[in-house]
Amino acid sequence: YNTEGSAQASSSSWKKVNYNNVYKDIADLLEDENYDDGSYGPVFVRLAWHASGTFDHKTRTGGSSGATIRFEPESAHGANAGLDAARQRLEPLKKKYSHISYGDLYTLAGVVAVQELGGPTITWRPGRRDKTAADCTPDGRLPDAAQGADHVREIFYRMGFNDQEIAALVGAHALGRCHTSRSGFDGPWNASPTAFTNFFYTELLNNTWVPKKWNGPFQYVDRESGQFMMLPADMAFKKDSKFRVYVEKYAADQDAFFEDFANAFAKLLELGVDFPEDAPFYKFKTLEEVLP
Ligand code: HIF
Repeated sequence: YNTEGSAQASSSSWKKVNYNNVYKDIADLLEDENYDDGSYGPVFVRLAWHASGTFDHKTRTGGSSGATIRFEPESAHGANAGLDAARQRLEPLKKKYSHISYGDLYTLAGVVAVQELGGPTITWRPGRRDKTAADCTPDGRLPDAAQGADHVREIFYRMGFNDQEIAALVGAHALGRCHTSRSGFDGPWNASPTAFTNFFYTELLNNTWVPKKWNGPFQYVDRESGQFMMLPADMAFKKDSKFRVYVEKYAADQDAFFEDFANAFAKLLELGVDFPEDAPFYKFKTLEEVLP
């Protein structure tokens, strides 16, 4: 990708892209039997979130506009380990749709992944403009999984989220897995890591989580099978009484989770973005809805 650090030329480039076609092409990139659990979906969601979650509402810096996650030093921040796999997978689409910004491509990939893996429709707008390597955010803006509720709040309050929104977002940890080669942690959160469900909440509440016995970083595994995991930061949602109210709600009511997640995730992807006034809101249909 563009490692020269040049920003996007024209402010109206975004109008030249057919985003329905980009949606379909991203959807076609999801499946790969040789990658992880068979889908790039989870790592696309993580890319979209890490591109966006650097936002600081006080200084109005960071966020997905700029797509500085593709440049060093930001790409090399510890929290971003492994995301090059997602960026490389998407790169052919930047070639094919030369007028799309990286910020739009990465956030749209998160939307496609959530929807195609069975999650809610995420309202999305185009018009992010790429910035240069000089605009990279400092290290430390993304959460540290080894910490608890206070830290999680500090990080997400900085972006402008409240407890309900934070608790709704964390349900995305139904998707994917931890990799020892990336974060150091190990394992999936549940048995269906390529399906968007409310299982993060049901598993968190219904399993007994015990410290994993190993030489790696401190994390939890379910006592019964030892196959599934929780990060220390995940466990905070069970231990913290204010977060727990929402965890119980979303465990009992998948529709409520889908609705609240869709709103919070759309907000995340828009943090700090100055959209062109005429940028339309898209609600994409899934491939299954479009194809006969
Ligand atoms: Fe994650 N997250 N996340 N995360 N995350 C990991 C993986 C994924 C945190 C830490 C980690 C969110 C919040 C937090 C996804 C999506 C979201 C990993 C493992 C860590 C350590 C990375 C690896 O080793 O490959 C922390 C501390 C968070 C604050 C609570 C968001 C809400 C849940 C914002 C979110 O959407 C996804 C998807 C993955 C799986 C990636 C994969 O490659 O499978």
